Amino acid sequence: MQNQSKDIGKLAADTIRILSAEAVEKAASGHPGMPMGCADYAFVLWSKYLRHNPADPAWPGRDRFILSAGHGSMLLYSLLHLSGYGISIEDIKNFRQWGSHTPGHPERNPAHAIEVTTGPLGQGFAMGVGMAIAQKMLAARFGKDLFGGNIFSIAGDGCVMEGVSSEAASLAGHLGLGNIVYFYDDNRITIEGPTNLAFSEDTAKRFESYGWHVLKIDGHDQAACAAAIEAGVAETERPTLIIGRTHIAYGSPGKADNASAHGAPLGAEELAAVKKNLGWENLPEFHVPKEVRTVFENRAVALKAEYNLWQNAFKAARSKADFTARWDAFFSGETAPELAERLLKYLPEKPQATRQYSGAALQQLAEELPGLVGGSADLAPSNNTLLKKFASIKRGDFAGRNIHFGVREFAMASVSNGMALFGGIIPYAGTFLIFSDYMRPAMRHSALMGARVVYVLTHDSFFVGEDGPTHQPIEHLASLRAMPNMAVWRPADRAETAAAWEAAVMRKNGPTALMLTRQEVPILPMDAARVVSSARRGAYILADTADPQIVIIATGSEVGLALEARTALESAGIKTRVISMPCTQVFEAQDKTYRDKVLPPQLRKRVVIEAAATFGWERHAGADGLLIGLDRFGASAPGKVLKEKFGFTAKSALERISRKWPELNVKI
Ligand SMILES: Cc1ncc(C[n+]2csc(CCOP(=O)(O)OP(=O)(O)O)c2C)c(N)n1
Ligand SMILES: [Mg+2]
Repeated sequence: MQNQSKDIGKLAADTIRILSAEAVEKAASGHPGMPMGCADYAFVLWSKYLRHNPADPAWPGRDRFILSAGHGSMLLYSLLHLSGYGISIEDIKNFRQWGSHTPGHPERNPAHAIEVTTGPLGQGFAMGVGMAIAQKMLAARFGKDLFGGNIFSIAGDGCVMEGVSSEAASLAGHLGLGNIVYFYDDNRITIEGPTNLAFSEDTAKRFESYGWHVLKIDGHDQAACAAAIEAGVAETERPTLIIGRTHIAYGSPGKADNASAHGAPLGAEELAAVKKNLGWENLPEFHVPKEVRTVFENRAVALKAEYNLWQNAFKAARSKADFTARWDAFFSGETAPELAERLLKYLPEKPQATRQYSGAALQQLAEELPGLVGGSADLAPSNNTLLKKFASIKRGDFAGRNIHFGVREFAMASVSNGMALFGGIIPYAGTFLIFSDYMRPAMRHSALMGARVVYVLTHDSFFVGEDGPTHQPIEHLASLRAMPNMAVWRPADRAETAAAWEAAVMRKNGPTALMLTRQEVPILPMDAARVVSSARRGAYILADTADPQIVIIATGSEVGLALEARTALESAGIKTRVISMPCTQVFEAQDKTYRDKVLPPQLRKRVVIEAAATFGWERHAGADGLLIGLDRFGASAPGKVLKEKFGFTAKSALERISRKWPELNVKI
């Protein structure tokens, strides 16, 4: 065969190029240019350096590879196929089809070593920083023998332009994450054309100023790729960025260096021209030369030896006293049952803000869950997120458990995603609820990937007061509740805060957003242990009478107000039920019998009180319900004044109820 005389590296890279281009052609959709441009670097990395094990994709000691430029997914699928993961040629032929293992952009799939979902540019880059932090933290706890690997990524112009990569790179440089070895696919092309349309900075200097170790190479020179990876792995004090000058659609006579190769099939004619150009014109579609298979088979043998070395180190470690228990405490991520009941003992019994209860709960959670680590985007004193007994991580010392993320919300959330998905770590990330907007893309990504990240979002309503409308969340509760797989808890008091934290850390398949008050809330007039067990169902009857005429549903800080309104209504002779609903989604997931017991279908006079946009509450209030919320931006004034102005008083609630249902004859 004519290919046999060729250099094996080139042959393998061309295999990746053609497999990728053919898959895109067959799907009539996708991105051929990027895999063709990055094939040389990717081949070198995957055939010589990346430590992984197709027979045990979950191997905790493996290196991580993140395709930050997720649109180049065919590059990853080609590599996974060649490396012996469960991606078959059939799967490659089904690229981008319903139910295939080869979706348009890589979707987290641990069985196939797809570490994270990528596609939204820049987030893969930032998640890798989180993985690097997690790896260093675990190395500090279990030794470098077990967690001495590297985090590799391929990022494109788009990733490097996105702000989140700047935030994450700055943090990575500051922390000296020498376990990062990233490749920047410097092809100088994005969708609209050459990058110089909008991008003219000196990327190398930029990353150097962040404290990165920057190398510049010809990304098609495989020897240079190998040397750069070796230099990156050898550099342990600084993260490495290998800037590889590449050509998009390398190998394509008509489309190389052209934006037209970015997001559309090459076209039958051009694909034929590529195959001719690369000496493949007589080969069938989706062909993998035997020699290329052999390269990867040999790599698998070498990797098996590395894997066994690791397993031996692991076995030796396990023989040490208490290692197994410590390991399991991190990697099972479980606690003994009745966590919330235990937490209660540590929460002050006097009225406080829920953010303060949360802070107290965290201290105890940290005792029970050694993998729980986190911090805030510079608001720890307000978010109450500091673990008081523990140190902060810093360059060269990752034994601590507090992370100072700096004023970088988006990177904080992305980094948390990376930490959660690395394994062994349960990250939490704090900021004001209003600034959830700054990290929303990564929050969505946590939900999409099913990452256990706990968002600690304090200052959860206009009751923030004087800071004004820029700091007063309105639509945030509704918008986060609208996000699939994002659990939103808004606890009303100390016991509900304990239940909310329990739910958050026990939720292994998705993120939780804890909405916490800045201002003090009363302690609910129900036995705390009963509040905990009731809150576990998302909503429950807090105060009741036989045959209620009206029901008030409230969350968080408005539960106290609902109780005040009830007292007034009862003294006016109106039989009133109050429901506390800390988590709408958990309530909605309860069986119908329970839901109907709490909120009987025939009880039509329903009021919802929440200091936020009313959007979505029709679901529980019904078309005839009364929604007391705030469907405008807030204002700068003391919280007490806003309470009056925005009608969050028992008197105002009563007025609105009597106007809405005159037949109740509420005497005000
Ligand atoms: C956050 C985000 N914005 C926009 C897009 C749409 N998009 C996909 S690829 C791309 C251009 C990426 O250019 P580059 O990273 O240089 O990739 P190349 O064209 O070189 O393969 C854009 C804008 C996206 N995926 N994510
Ligand atoms: Mg590009």
